[in-house]
Amino acid sequence: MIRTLLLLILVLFSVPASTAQVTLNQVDDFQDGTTQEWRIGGAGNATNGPINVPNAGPAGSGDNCLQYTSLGGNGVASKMVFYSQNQQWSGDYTSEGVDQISMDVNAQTNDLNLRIAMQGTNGTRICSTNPINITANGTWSNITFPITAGDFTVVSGGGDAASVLSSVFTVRILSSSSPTWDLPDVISATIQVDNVTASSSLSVTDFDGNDNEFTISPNPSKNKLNVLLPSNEEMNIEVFDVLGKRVYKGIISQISSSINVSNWRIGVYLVRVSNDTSTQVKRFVKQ
Ligand SMILES: [Ca+2]
Repeated sequence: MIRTLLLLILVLFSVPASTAQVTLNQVDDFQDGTTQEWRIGGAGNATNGPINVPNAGPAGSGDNCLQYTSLGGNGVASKMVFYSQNQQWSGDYTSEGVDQISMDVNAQTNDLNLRIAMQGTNGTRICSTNPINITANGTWSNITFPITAGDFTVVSGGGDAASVLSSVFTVRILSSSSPTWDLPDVISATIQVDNVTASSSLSVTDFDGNDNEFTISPNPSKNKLNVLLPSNEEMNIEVFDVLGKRVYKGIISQISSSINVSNWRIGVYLVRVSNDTSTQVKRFVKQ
């Protein structure tokens, strides 16, 4: 009886409630020189876990990124998977309006079938139903995982995908041929990742050629950010850094305007252009 109780207590406390909270538009840009708590299991993290690599990000010199090498064979670093647990990627995605996770990725050695897997505080585990296939060509690409309940397959546990998304404890980035939690590819492979971003499909639009959208160029840029409006209507413009701090605010009335960004920190920014009736947000990379 006592043994059963102890087991029950162990089970109850093995997945503690998450205290962290994911925030819409948060970005892991790895410019602080750390792995921002992305890791692999247990003691293996100290020797074979993800590392921060300077000057290797998509913006080149001065741009740090995260790099992970899985080793194949046996043991904790054998599989192409790394994770964030009870950190900035935990919490309630639904209430925060996060329905996408985008990131820059660079598969260095092997073609990968990337997926996001999540474990809820209820212990249920889900994984992207469809992978994003990355070709190992040593170049960066920006990918976006849809993060709504319909995008996931439940791989274990009694809850549904929605119950996980409202209370996420662990987020895994992994490669596998089918949805999984604990059977990612056992391969010797290296991947680089940067600008992992929590976004909303409702507020962030990328360059899809819509005539009613503003455009920014060049992107990335070192010195200036040119903003091109679809009409000469007066618009508010605000720019936010990865911490959500506003670094620029103004009003643009010309179809084409230019902002001096030469003194801005290297990294990712969100450019928001709005008036009374519409808001558009785009991602800008300062080199
Ligand atoms: Ca970076």
